[in-house]
Amino acid sequence: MSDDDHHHHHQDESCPPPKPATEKKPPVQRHDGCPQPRPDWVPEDATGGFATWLVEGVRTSGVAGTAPKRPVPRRRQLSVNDYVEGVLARNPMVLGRAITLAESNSPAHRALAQEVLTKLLPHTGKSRRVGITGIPGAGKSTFIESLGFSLTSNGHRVAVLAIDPSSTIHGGSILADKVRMEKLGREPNAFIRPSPSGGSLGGVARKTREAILLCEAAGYDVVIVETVGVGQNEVTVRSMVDMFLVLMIAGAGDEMQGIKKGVIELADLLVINKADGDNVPRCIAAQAEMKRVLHYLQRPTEGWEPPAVLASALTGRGVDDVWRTTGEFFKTVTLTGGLQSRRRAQAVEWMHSLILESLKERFYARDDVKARLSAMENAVADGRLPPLAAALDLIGNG
Ligand SMILES: Nc1nc2c(ncn2[C@@H]2O[C@H](COP(=O)(O)OP(=O)(O)O)[C@@H](O)[C@H]2O)c(=O)[nH]1
Ligand SMILES: [Mg+2]
Repeated sequence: MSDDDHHHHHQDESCPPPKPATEKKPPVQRHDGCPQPRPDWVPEDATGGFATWLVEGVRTSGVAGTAPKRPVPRRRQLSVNDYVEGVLARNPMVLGRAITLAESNSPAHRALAQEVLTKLLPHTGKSRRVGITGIPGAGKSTFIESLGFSLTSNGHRVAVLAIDPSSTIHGGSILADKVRMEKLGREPNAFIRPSPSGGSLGGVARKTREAILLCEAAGYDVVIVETVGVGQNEVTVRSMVDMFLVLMIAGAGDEMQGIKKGVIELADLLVINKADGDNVPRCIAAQAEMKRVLHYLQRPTEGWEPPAVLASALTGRGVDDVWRTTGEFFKTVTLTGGLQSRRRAQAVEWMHSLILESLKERFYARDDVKARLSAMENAVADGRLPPLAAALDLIGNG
């Protein structure tokens, strides 16, 4: 079967029109006609088309090597080919499971995920990778939802991934995306993935990078990475996207805070959000201020002068302007070659950070290190041993 055949069954027109959200979702029909429990990835209020369409697609295209008449067990182990074919067939359920696989910390899952990614790599790179940051409450989720709707209604396929360091540090999320982007999540051409939980920011970053690639292989042509603006994570997201948007709000000296933390320097586009109602004059003043500031800052992308625009995620004002500016950005960096060179550099930088992470992991996992580490810590803390001598001694020749 050709690739075209795979895709054909998953084209938009084969998807039944969505039913009103209030309607009770019918149980998913198994291939043999028996009702099947709702899969766990289906939102509580998903429309009928959401799930039945998927099951249908797998059956008719014979994807993932399933026998046509046999019902698929709910959590059947997928092979490398199951993942690869399912993702390329744009099956969101398989995409979700591929991301879960890539997020796993188990070595066996990691190996499988790398095999899947290697096979999918030729199908990646065709999206616009856009990072969005802003302080909590700036309106990121509302804005992404508004932008997402505008994009899907214009024929784009949008994936939204979140990096939320609070979910790894405190075990709770301050993004609250599950609530905010529910409506966009019901769009057949939108895919929303909350931040992976657990692990370091570096671990979360690796998982998000791999999720970007998987989403691209699944045919999403816009991948938005949302992160909350609380420090180091903006730099991390900047290093995995093509274009970086900073969402700001007027007043409370927030714009100055952003400047001090060096976040504005990372921005290819500044969006002053909540430009609605009686907040508009303050936003216009903030815009003028930001334009002045931007003038003195180094530009993160060669050949591109970052604009400052007004928007309201609530009324939709400026949302299409933001997308138009995004289009101009990509046109520019494609012409200058900046897009390609940035991505090449990012991939190499990523490899190096993976090397560091892996070496560190192996070092602390060594038996001799485990046995001597706390004694060495004490010696260093007591001032009996210089830190460098202790470090070199522990590292040894291993
Ligand atoms: N007036 C106004 N309120 C907004 C706008 N965008 C978001 N909000 C509100 O600001 C609050 C925070 O929005 P949210 O999207 O959760 O911000 P996030 O923390 O950056 O993701 C919510 O109460 C939104 O309804 C806007 O453009 N105008
Ligand atoms: Mg949010």
